[in-house]
Amino acid sequence: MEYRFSEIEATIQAAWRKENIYKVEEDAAKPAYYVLDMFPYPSGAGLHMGHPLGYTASDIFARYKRLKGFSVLHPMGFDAFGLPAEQYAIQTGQHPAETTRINSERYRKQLDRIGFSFDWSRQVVTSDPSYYKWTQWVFSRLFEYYYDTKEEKAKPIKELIAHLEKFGTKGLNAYSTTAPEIDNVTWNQYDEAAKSNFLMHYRLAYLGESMVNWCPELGTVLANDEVSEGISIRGGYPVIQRKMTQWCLRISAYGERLLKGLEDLEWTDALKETQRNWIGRSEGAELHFQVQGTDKDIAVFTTRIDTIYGVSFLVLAPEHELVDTITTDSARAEVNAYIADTKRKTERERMADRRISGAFTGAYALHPLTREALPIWIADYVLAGYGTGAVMAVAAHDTRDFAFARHFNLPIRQVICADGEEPTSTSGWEDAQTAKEGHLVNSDQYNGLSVKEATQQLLDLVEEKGIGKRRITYRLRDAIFSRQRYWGEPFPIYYKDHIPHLLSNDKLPLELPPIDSYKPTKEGIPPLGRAKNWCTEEGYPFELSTMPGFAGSSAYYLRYMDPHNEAALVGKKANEYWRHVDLYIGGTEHATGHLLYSRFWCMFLYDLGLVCEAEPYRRLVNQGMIQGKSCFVYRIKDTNRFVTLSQKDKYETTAIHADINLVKDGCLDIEAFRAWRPEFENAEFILEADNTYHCGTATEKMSKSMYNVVNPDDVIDQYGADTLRLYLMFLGPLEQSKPWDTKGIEGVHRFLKRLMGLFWKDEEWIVTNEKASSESYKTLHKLIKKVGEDIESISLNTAVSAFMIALNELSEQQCHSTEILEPLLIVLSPFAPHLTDWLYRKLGYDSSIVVAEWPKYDESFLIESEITYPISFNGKVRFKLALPADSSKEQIETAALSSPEAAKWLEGKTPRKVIVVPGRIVNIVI
Ligand code: ANZ
Repeated sequence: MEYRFSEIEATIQAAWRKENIYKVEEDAAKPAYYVLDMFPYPSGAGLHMGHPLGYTASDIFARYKRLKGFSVLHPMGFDAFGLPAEQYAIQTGQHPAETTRINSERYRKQLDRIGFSFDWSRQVVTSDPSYYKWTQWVFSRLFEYYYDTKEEKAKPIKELIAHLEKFGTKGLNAYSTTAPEIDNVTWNQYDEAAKSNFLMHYRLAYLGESMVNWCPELGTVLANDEVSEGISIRGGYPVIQRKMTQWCLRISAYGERLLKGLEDLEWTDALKETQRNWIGRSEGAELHFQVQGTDKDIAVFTTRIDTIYGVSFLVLAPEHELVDTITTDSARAEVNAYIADTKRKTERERMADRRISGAFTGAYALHPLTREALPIWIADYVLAGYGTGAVMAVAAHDTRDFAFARHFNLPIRQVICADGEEPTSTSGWEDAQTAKEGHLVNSDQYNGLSVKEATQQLLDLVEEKGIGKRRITYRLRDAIFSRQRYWGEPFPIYYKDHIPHLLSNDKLPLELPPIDSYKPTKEGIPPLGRAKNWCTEEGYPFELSTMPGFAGSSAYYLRYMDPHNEAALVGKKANEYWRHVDLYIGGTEHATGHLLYSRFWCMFLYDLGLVCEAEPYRRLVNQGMIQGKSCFVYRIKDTNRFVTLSQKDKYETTAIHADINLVKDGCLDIEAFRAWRPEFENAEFILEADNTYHCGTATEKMSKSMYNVVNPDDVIDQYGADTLRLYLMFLGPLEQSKPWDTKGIEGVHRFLKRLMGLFWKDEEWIVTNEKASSESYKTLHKLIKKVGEDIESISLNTAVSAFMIALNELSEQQCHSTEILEPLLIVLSPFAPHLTDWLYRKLGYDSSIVVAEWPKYDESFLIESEITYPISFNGKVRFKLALPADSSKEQIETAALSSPEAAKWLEGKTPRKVIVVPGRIVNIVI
């Protein structure tokens, strides 16, 4: 029987649609299981191989759990807001909603062709007003809440206001890194604007000033990865650092919980570590240094208070608010020039830059213990947004301070010495001594104390003296939440006398207004500034920026639980049934973005009692990248001649990507290449002896710009979706990046063809109801066990190999018995759902294999009756011997020594020793 995959897959997909087979309900009689994929951004390019890789793995898992009797939530949707649709709108005038609709439809078709078991009735599209209503709603709650540091949870801002009215900030347990202390008299005298400003120090969604990458030409803020060396990646325009008032989310308040929550998650250690580093918890102290001759003081954050006697200068971030005040007239010109210089660099570039630079402010600060005058410098290695934006420089024990001191000829003073060693002159040092152990030297009464003891004593001392306090700092920054763009969620905020107010819940969603152009205005006003009547009924203007990409993806997994609920983001009943995502599969690129933001949203909603669990994603698996095989042609420099691969090193050549579709078996279709790149129409191609042009190849990221994209549709046309699915899994472990290589695909395709051979001989149906041989049972039950375990551990490539082995065995055994074939189909169905469902129905079932039951394996078939022992002489394997599996040590030894083959190697000698490991090996020492 011919394997007519196109026909089979179309038939089965039509049946699934008709039977509405993937619709899932909260079924109290079944346990719940939630398998989630990271939803795609529907770009114009369509699906690429990276999508089906992860989606197939999660689909296998979802199907498996369904067969095991779970009610499985396996939804899909679109992360539809974003820059490409907006850029396209700017170029063509087409509304991004329209572009998004067209692209999503295409994605949906492509996904359906692969046979995923998504319940599309639960689709969530982030740009759909019925969904972004809830994104706006969560933002509103964040605006209305602050973080209580004692109860360690979010609480209504109303309660904070009540406290301020009575006591001011005294006794207030509210998280803020910026709020000044005030008394209740001051608070009560504040006017509305002052109160609003003050509360911004506490709200979880607040207007705050922060440094941003501002691109004047594009009229927008750019994320760090949209900027390279001070130039925008899109468009190539200059980008500067600018302080701007933006909406921010106070994720830093949740630093400790985000850290602790990681402990119980089934994520890889690598991913947890990435989040831990990103959160970057540091224990240390904040210390105050008085600026000489003024009443100002500079707060520094240090993790090494034990080195306090080694401080020889202070360094402020160029943006530090005191820089302007303290800079002396003679230093001003140089300081200003330096500040202008740093504005051109992004923070990441500042950290990566190894060049040493800085400027002296002309001012001095007094050492809090010795009263020594220390010069105050500014330098861009100190970041404005970390700690206090100022450091006490200990050149002898900090690498960057050391380099700085050497460069500008500042004192370097050793205060920590390794135990058993004497302090040395630092002039001979090549680098700082950064070890956090040893004892103190040159530190007055602390000399001789260990680093650990001194740290505790000094912390106590500065707290007693009131010159500092213990402090924990997180590297995690609050998230900037404003984008000067059109295609995002509008903020539910309007301004009355410049004071921001929340739009009431009953006015949500606040829908994006139509506008005539998607560009920011010349004055740098965001696109929404062009909208007519973008204001409340009373005429108060709405916020002009929109929310960033991660807003919509922060709670989408909750909406899938209850997508049509009009009264809540997610209802209690649905939430308590599904609870959390049990398995989440997606790329690592979201480790510190989406995966952190959505954990924060979830914890916040948990604090409000709106969801029943604080962590959204229980088990998380990152799929690797599918790489493409790129092809190259080699052009001799400054000529119009191309040489073939073997000749390329004889000349100075440049490699040019050729579209992989123009290359067959390593050889270029020259005419097609000429048509594709008309500038090479008249080029000369110097051929190999066999009259062909050989291309070079490389394995690179699959990408349009490298012309190496393989479209899943093409593979399905040629081999069918079941082959694609099996092959994607067969390529290797899911977590590994691996090249897409069509070489092995034939083998997988042949496997499915041969599977049909168990059912038909030519056109004759050969399945019987006769009892199968015990060998066939063994094969089957081994397979059920192996595949079940492999799916649980997401080791899907080894499961595919197991199928191949089983099929070989069953073919050899000439097994055509339903007793074996039916469970075989069920076990294979998560991988190849079309063919298995089709065959299952051929076996006589009128329902889909999707609703079948996962077969149980029977241990008694798995016990091996014989074990084949490798028999070694002096460690070298000489022959093999099959023995009953339950043989004792003595029986094994006797059998090995008395076998006729053993005589040959013993040569009549008595062995000195016989080592028997039952079930494993026998080694005879002579
Ligand atoms: C004195 C000192 C002595 C320091 C020493 C280190 C070693 P982590 O552990 O990463 O949190 N620092 C503080 N604020 C900074 C800022 N805004 N930009 C750049 N560096 C800053 O690092 C904390 C240490 O980094 C602090 O401890 C401070 O230098 C520096 F032998 O203070 B230390």
